[in-house]
Parts: sequence; C-alpha cells; structure tokens
Amino acid sequence: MRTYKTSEQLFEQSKNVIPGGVNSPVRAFLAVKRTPVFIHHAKGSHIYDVDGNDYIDYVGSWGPGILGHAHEEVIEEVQKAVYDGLTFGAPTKKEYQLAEMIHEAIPSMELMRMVSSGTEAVMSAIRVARGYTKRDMIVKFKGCYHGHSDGLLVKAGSAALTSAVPDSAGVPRSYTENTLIALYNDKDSVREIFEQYGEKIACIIVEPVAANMGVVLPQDGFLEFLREITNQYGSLLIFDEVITGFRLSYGGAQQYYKVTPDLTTLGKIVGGGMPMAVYGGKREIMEVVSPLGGVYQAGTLSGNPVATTAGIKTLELLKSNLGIYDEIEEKTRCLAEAMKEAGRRKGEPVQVNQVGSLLCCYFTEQQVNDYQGATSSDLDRYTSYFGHMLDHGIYIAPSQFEAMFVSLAHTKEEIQKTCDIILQQ
Ligand code: KE4
Repeated sequence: MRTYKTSEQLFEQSKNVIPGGVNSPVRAFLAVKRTPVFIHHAKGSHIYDVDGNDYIDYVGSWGPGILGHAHEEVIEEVQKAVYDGLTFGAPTKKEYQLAEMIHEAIPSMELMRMVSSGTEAVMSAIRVARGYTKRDMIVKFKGCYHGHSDGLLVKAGSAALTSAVPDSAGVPRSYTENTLIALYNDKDSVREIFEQYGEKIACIIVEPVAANMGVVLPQDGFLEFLREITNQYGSLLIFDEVITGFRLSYGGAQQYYKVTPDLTTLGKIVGGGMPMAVYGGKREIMEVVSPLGGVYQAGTLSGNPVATTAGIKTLELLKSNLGIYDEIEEKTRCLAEAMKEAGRRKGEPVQVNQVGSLLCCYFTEQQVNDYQGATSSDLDRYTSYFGHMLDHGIYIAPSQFEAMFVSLAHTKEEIQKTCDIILQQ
C-alpha cells in the first residue's frame, strides 16, 4: 500500500513559506483534491517521490521531457558546461549555435531572442507585434494560456464576449482593455472582432493546438483562416508553440499543419528542461527589437550557457532521430484507444483528443472541439480518474485542463501497463 506521509509533511512545511506550498498553482493538486507528491528524482519515463513511490510520468514537467528525464547525453553535456561557469551576462557561441538550429528547424524564425520562460517569450512577442504594427489591440482565445503576463490574464467581459476583464487579482482593468477574446475553432467569433476592430489589432496569439484546456485540435482550416484574416487586416499571427514546438514535429505545429505565423514563441523542449524560452520570426519584424529598434526587452539569464547547452543537446538528439515522432505518436494512440475502450466497458461518455504525443480524455457526451466542450467535462469524474491512476503508479496532470505527454523513454511495456490500469477503472 502506497504511503504519502513524507509528501504530506513537506507540503504542510512548505505552506509556511511558499504560497500554497508550491511554486506554480497547478502543482498544488487542488483540482483533484489530493496532497501533491513531492518529487525526489526522475529518470527516463519515471519519477520517484519522497516516500519512495515510483510513477510512470505523463506530465514530463509539462512538456520539456520529450526524451525522458535526465537523458544521459544531455546530463553529460550539462555537467561539462557547469564547470565552465553558470552564467556570464555576455554573448556566447552556444546562443548562436542554438539560434541557428532553431532557424533550421523553424525557417520562419529568421531572427530570435532567448529569454527564461514562456511567459517572458509571449510577453515580448506581443510587445514586438505592437511595436511593429503600431497598434495596441491583441486577440487571444478563451481557454488558451500564454503565461501570466498582465494583459493575458483575462476572461470575457460581462459586456460582450470580445471585451476582456482581468482574470486575476492585481491586474488593473486598464491593462486588459486592449485584449479581445475570441472562441477557438469559431471563425465567426474572429470575423466579428476584426470587422469591429481590425485596423487596431496588432496580432492574434494562438496555441496552434490548444493544450491548456485539455487538448483541443484546430478544426480543418481554422489555422489557415487565422493566417488569412491577419494578412487581410495587416495584423500579425503569433503561434504560441511553447508546448507544440519540437513536440508535434521537429518543426513544431507550423510544420505539422503547414501554416506559417509571423512570430513564434518556444519554451519547454527548446531548453531541454532548463529555464529557456525563445521568441522570434520574420527578420523585418524582429528588427524592431533593441538594440536594433525601439522595442525594449532584456534579461540577466537570457541565453544562459547551461540552458543553451541542454537545449542544443536535446535538439541534436531529436534531429538525429526524427523517427521518434512517429514512435511516440503510436504509443500515444495506444493510450487513446485504452481510454475509449474503458469508456465503452463502463458505459460512460469519454472523449479522447490526441495529436502526436499530446493526449487528453474528457468525461462528457459531446465532442470537445472548443472551450465549451472542454468545460462540459465531469470534473468529479476526472478527479476519481486521477486518483485511480496516481494510486496505481501513473502520474498524469492534476487537472482536466492540461495535456498528457508521452516521451521517447516510455517503453511499450510501460504503455501496456498504463493501458491495463486505465482499463481497471
Ligand atoms: P512558462 O512561463 O510557464 O514557462 O510558460 C507559459 C506558457 C506559455 N504558453 C503556453 C502554451 C504554455 O502552455 C505555457 C505554460 N504551460 C503550463 C502548463 N500548461 C506550465 C505549467 C505551470 O503553469 O505550472
């Protein structure tokens, strides 16, 4: 019988010095009504908590772990790098090397800047879009998450769907009045906004696969439509590929769906698990960034030599073995089938959305193609699903509105074991 005593003790102690005992809210397991397990170490497809419990991990630190945890070759390169110094605050060859690799993988990123988090990448990309177009308004989609910068912590205003109001305390109303909210996969909601505000809109920012309301795939033609309407109104299209970058394919979602944005943000995989994110795009647009242009952006640890080392090695390993994308998609499909079969056996409604190595199951009658569908899922049922998986040694997202991530390190045997546990519900 598993015990979680040490995690419970650490959680109580942590709450004395860290809000909610965690450094990011989802980690508190509030949505699934459990005590968070404190992790001691991780290797490959497994994480191990402080009580010695072993889990097959499908969170993978929310995306970076596509190769599995503590990949030997990445660790080896990072170990060498740390002896050369942890940070210089000065340019290094590695930043150039990583930027070249990213440009080769994602040709639309002709010029790019490294920062330390996805939030910072998105915040900066939006500032570039505003600086380049000299327009203030931005469009995001309900249910998409792009980090915690003030102008993006919004929800639909009471007045109308399109007007935004802060979705967090501490964000002045004035910080959100230039943020417009459309509905993912709903072209009309986008058309209405552009017909009313088009000439004032600097950009659309979108997750090409929405992976922060569970996993919601772009319906046929939706991404192409966003490309067309931004071209039509002289607005920029920003793909937030913090999750999909190097995840859906080595060229990200823009390669997978063959739609090219003006700007792209990357995170997670690009840093190999270290604090690293990137924003970039067309040269002409990115040339507004200081010191070339008037859009200011800076960072002490930007392009950090240890983080770039982890990123370079991770991309080298992916690039040298592009077959892994088919391999991990096949493993993910096995899990998807097990979830559907479990629903059939229990006679309960289950919807499973899967693309590449991203997966999510919802407990609802209706297909999940948008925010409304995602939020129709039975959250109590998700909570019992989460508890069943955790207590059987399978670590999945402690929230319905996240993704399940499969890695190269997940073996066929582990996938089969996971399927068996899914079917035991
Ligand atoms: P960070 O600032 O957390 O590095 O990245 C923000 C971000 C930006 N864009 C997308 C599409 C993202 O998914 C994220 C962050 N992802 C969440 C998980 N859904 C991070 C986990 C957390 O918040 O603890």
